[in-house]
Amino acid sequence: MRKDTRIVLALDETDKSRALDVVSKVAEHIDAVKINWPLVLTAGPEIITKISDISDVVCDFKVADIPNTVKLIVENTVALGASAVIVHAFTGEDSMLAAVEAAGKAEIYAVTEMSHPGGKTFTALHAEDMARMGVRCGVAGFIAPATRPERIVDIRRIVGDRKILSPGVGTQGGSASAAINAGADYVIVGRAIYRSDDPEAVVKAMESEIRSVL
Ligand code: BMP
Repeated sequence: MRKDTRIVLALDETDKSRALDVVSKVAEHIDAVKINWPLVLTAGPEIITKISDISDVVCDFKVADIPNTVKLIVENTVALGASAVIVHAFTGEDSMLAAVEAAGKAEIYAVTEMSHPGGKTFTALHAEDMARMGVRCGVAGFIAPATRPERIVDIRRIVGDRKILSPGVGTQGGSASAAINAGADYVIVGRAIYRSDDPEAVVKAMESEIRSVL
């Protein structure tokens, strides 16, 4: 995944043609498109392949299963064109190792603390341990909350130069520049972009906000 604008578009738009329209409008200003279940369930898995012709695709399937099932999901997601797959870490080391092995040259990102208020209930309590385990397993990077930039700082201390992607910017209340300042490599932004009347303007403004702190 290139590291230019530091913006990953979370494309949870469930109307396929609107989703493709947003991608075409912002493609030059983002480093990757993150695709989650809402779009795959409405547009079909081929949407991964279609968007991978325009941009790197991170499949946010938050895979959480036994090693064999993790392997099957990751292999098939990568075969469709994903450059990266997001997995949950709480499933343990064997499942995470299965993900890393199945990904081959593609990247695995592991969730640490989640960005929503409920993320504090369980994920926050084990975020550091999950980050340590991810480093041991050789994941490419981690998901850490832009809604709590101080937690990005904590996770950064553990993961060294592995990548950190931070969701929670905009609609969830986090700020792109605060997340990047705290040590995120990329921000993940969904509704603030794809629900806007002018997605390109939103992305351009965010791009300059981020550049102002680099
Ligand atoms: P939005 O900017 O619309 O809030 O979208 C954020 C995206 O990041 C969603 O796709 C969500 O599933 C994802 N995400 C998150 O918000 N918090 C997390 O802790 C992990 C995520 O993957």
